[in-house]
Amino acid sequence: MSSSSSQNFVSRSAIKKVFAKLQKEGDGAVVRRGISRSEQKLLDPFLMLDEFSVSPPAGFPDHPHRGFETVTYVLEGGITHQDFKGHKGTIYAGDVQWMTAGRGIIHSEMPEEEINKGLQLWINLSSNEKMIEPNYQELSSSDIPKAEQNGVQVKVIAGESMGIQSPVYTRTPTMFLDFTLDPGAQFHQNVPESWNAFAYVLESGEGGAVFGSSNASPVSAHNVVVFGQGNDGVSVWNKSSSKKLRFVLIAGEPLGEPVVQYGPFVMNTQAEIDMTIEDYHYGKNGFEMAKYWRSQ
Ligand code: FJE
Ligand code: FE
Repeated sequence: MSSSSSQNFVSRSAIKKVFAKLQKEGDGAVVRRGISRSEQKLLDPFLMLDEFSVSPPAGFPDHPHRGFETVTYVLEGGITHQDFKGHKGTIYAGDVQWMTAGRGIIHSEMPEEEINKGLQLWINLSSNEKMIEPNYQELSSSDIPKAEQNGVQVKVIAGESMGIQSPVYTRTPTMFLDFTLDPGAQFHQNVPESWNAFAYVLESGEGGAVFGSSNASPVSAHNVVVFGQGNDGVSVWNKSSSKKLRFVLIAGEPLGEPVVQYGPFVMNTQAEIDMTIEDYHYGKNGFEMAKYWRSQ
């Protein structure tokens, strides 16, 4: 059985399509928000997906996070990151920063070049990991495993595809794959049955991006496709005769816990959110440096 031949598999089908609308975020920045509160139940453990395109002087100046992970994947340009513990660096096209905010991070994320594009995904942490020490996993483009078969290329940011595996440790089990399909190519990606899964289309020719079954209606760029649960995984076809199809396929094991979000703080209860606001305000429980630190 060839893994590129979709006929041998039963695919999940799309149950919802969400166009990522432009909205303002940070300081003068504009993002396309593909996943927000309305998708959180369907897509547990995922909290947010933003496709950003930002030019100086706009950016995401000093702001806090608690209770989840942010995954920043740069597609063009560079993003410079500085946090309140002195952690600092720039990630460029193809690089990934997998940040576990845990009990608290305060940082700035600012664009480096004229045009800076990418994706930022927020993954929830389980209740017993929300208050862990912050941690970074940084992968340069060359650290990300890549494979190709039958006109299908994959970059394995998290999880496994085409028999190759990402070095990223996912506290909340997650798959994050960046696929490019040549015109006419097709593929089936396995996804664990109990996981929630979605695709986000980055680039597609007219009528190109087809998910679930070969006669499903095509999806255009900047759309999230939410898949129903069950079945082997997801089949995809690039029906364009001239343009490549690029999309990310993201899946994760649901946590099944209550989610209470207040901006960049995501906890299980309102009492924990109240405590977090207090911790941030008074510089406690992980936010000790909040009173002194400013990014340069
Ligand atoms: C945020 C203030 C912020 N989407 N995509 C409040 F600045 C942010 C924020 C971002 C962000 C950063 C990058 Cl590099 C890419 C983003 C929001 O930093 F999320 C909230 N709630
Ligand atoms: Fe941030």
